Order: sequence, then C-alpha cells, then structure tokens
Amino acid sequence: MHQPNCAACADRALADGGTTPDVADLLDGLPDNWGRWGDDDERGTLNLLGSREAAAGMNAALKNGEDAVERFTLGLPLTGEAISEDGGTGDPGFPGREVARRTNVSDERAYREGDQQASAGMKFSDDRFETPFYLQGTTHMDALGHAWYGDELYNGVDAAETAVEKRFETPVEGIGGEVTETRGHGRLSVAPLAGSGVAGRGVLLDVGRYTGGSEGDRLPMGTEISLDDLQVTAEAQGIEIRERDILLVRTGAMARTRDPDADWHPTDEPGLVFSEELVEWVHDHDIAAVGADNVAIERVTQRIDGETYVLPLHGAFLRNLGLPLVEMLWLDDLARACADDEVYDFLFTAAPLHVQRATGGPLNPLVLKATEE
Ligand code: UVW
Repeated sequence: MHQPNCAACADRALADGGTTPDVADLLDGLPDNWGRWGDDDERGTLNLLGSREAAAGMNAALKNGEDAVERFTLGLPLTGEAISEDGGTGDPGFPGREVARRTNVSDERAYREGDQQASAGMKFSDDRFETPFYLQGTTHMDALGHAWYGDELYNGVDAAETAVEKRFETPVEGIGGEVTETRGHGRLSVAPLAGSGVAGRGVLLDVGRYTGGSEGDRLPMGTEISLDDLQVTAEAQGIEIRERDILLVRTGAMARTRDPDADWHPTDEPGLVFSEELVEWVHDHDIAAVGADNVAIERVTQRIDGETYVLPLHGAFLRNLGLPLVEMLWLDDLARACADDEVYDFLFTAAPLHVQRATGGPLNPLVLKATEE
C-alpha cells in the first residue's frame, strides 16, 4: 500500500542509492521564529499580515484605479479523474494521495416520481465524495504541524501532538468500515490558519517564463530553482520583493497535468531547492507565505553535498520559520495577465477549509490585480 506521505520518497531515495543523512544537521544554525509571537503561537508568519499588509495588497490592486481591477482564482479544478500513466487531464496526485471522486445525490428520482410534497416544489442537488478525499490532494495549504524533524514541531510543540486520538460515542459508517476513533492534531493543525486567513501583497515570480524554459513557458521536469533564479526573475519582471509579501512561484508544472502530451510526475517536478541563502533571504524579508504551482513547492528529493534529502525546505519553512506553504496552485491565467500588462503584484487572499485537527486544507485563493486602465 502507498504511504500517503513523503516517507515513500525516502524509500525511493534509498532505492536510488542515496543515503539518509539527518536534516537536523543540514538546518542547524539557520533562522527560526520560535517564540517570536509567544510560546502558544500556532499561526507563524501569518502573524505578519495585519491591517497594513492587507492595505498594501489593496493598494496594489487599485493602482490603476477602481475601474481596472481583475480577479483570478488559483484553485485547481477537481475532475475526479486520476492522471493516467501516459499523461492526461485528470487530477495531479502525490503517491498515496488518492483522487477524490464525487457523486451527485440529488433527489432527482424522488422528483421524477412526483414526491415533491416536502419541499413544496423546490428542488435541490447535493454531492458527496465516494472515495477518500485527501485534504492535500488538490490545491491546499499545509498546516504548520504537517512536517517536522526530531521530536518537535514549529515553536517547540511536542511531535506527539500530531496524532491525538479522539473517540466517538456513536460509531459511523466510514470508507474503510466502522469509525469509532480518529487521530488528529492537538496543536498546529490547519484550523488556526483557517481562522486567520491570508490577505496581503502577493507577488508572482514567473520563473517558468523568465528563466527560459525549453518548453515555452514551462520549466523542464527536474529543474532546480535557486534563490538566484528567483532574483533574476524578479529583476526581469521589474518587481521589488518587499517585507511581509506573499510569494507565488510559477514553474509551469500544473499546466503539464492538464496537457496529455506533456511529461509529468509528482516526484520529478521543477521546484525550489534548499540553500542556506534561500532560507536566510526568506527570513530576512519576513515572507509571510510561499505558494507554487507544483505539489510540494520544492523538489521532492534533493542532492545536497552528495547526500539525498527529502523535502528539506518543509523543515526550514514550516517547522522552523512557521511559514505556511500553499501547493498545487493554478497560476497560468494570472501569469498570462501579469506578462501582458507587466503588473506582478496584487491583493492575495485565501483561507483553507476550517477542518479541525487537520494537517492541511484545500483552498481556492482569490487574487485581485490591477489591470490596464
Ligand atoms: C508533499 O509533501 C509532497 O506535499 P505536502 O507538503 O502537501 O505534503
């Protein structure tokens, strides 16, 4: 059975002849935000987004006047179809995160049979998921407790808080049989992030377009994105990254999942790669959140000094900086508009589904961007 998490990647790295060094050594001495917003903090860098930061986003959206504001949503459509082996236009999935298939449970049959009495003629249509819906199986925000190393999560929270059991007095019928108890996060779930939401100045760095992807505006599979690539892109776009910005990195990977002729595999997507300079730069700029159009923001396995690491930036960003990650964004429509009018900053707003005790939550971010007057 697949493991619905990145332990599967570690297995793969070992199968590829890699070793498993300790990420704690790699990240030792790099910055963290533990204690910065109090010992009980569960919102991390979302604490940086107050009224002024929301206003910075609104000012960006309004810079060409009230009549020149365009909107974009950044959530992937959920098709309920897994991408086939030979490519396809289904839902991108990470190994083990099954694709949600929904079905309609409308009362149509009752309507057809003329049973309309209870609703006095009004008709309704409902849906439910028929298969497991992994909350990180589509566009989503990772909770701060989603990834860690050692025995502690962000802010020194005990890792035991990731698997607190809850018993239900009345069992319910579940996908895999009767459910009498579940596990969930006692602390650092997605709920505090859902409660706070994100609103601030977003900046798109369209690395796919500006660092010369060989396939149009998409980076080739396996491309490693460095801090230098981000800075070169920002310069080419003529955009300044300011403190407390929300950074969106476009690679072109999600567009591959909608193109049957394109190569795509979740563990070989283009993505950020770890460097001390990148972590320090993100911390120095007080970046409030990072999003990207790939499954994990970063390359899933990374060779660093001859060793293979699995998602080390998840450790640096989520655990150490308390920096929420937004993954599997649909950025292509926004990116086209930005390239057309050369406006790369905007109001970014988003809030994950408020699922108590969950490690992440689906979301459909909304961007308001100034367009040509
Ligand atoms: C992966 O780990 C691949 O993504 P996420 O951060 O959603 O878990």
